[in-house]
Amino acid sequence: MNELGRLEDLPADYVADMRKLNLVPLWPSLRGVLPPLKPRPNTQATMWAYADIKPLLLKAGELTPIEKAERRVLVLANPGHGLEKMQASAAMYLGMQLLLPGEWAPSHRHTPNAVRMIVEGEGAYTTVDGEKCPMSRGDLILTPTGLWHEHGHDGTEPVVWLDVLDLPLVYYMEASYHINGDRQAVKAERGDRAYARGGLLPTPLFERSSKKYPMLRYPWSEARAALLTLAADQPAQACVQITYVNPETGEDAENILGFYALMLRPGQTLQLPARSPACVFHVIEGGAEVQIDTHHFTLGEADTCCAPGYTPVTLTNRHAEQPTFIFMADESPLHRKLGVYEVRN
Ligand code: GTQ
Repeated sequence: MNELGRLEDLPADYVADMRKLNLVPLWPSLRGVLPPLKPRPNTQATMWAYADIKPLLLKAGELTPIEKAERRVLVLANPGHGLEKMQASAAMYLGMQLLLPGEWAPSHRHTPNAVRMIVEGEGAYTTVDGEKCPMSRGDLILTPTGLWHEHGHDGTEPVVWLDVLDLPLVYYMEASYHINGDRQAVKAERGDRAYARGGLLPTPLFERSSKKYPMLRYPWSEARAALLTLAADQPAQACVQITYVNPETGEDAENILGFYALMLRPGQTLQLPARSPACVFHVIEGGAEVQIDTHHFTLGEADTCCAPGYTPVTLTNRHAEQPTFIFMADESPLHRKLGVYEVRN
């Protein structure tokens, strides 16, 4: 690979003349924007321990009333991007949100897509597009682009959930904005009931639903049972994994980020190939050792880490006798749609 000319090699007045005309030479920056063989990600392998986050989040509950926050969130920011950018990866944003009993986070809608993975506490709910979705540990609730959503809490203990948004990408596209709305009227129908059983779809008068997002809540009880059944049915299968999909189309549940649940068998070590999208791991139940290149993290329940793209990841169940359940989010729908998805073995 030959060395290309540097900016310092050019006469300063020549560079200044160009800059006045909003022109820059490509060759000093060519290797930076098109590095050899693989990207040079800003995303760093990073871990956030729930034991570190929780006391600071509860403190935010004391310091900042919900009216002053709208969404009381501590952002899990990747230092490789600069903390102020509030990015976990190029396209993913992660936040831990706290709602206290009796609080209400008012209705709004926005262009970025979001999901909530419930971490702790009972009694809260998110109303999405008029569907009141109860929040229990491990449940996944979608708030896709453009749909009204608000959070409420009828329980007695603090509730915490993990927000995953494609905000960094949508913001980068200069397409991010929100609209505030009124409290939603709650409908009786709920997609998580209508689509509660795999392979059986509602067809009133032979018609399939034309709703873009027919299912907004994926209860953990169902996902967990599906993983245990899959593990028992396919004892030789190393990777026991499910994808959260739109039940009408079989496509990814949202357009930009992908969501998955993974079961590590007791004592299992699972090697994931290097793939182009960055990936987030969050332990729902159990614990795992996570090796990302030269970085090693020990994850317990409610701990979260992220891996840059193009990087192999090894997951080891810390428990010899019990399965470990991990929620994953990644950028693969985005990479596939844009034609840049790659797996490197
Ligand atoms: O709960 O609607 O973490 O709008 C960031 C932006 C949560 C939310 C976040 C949001 C929300």
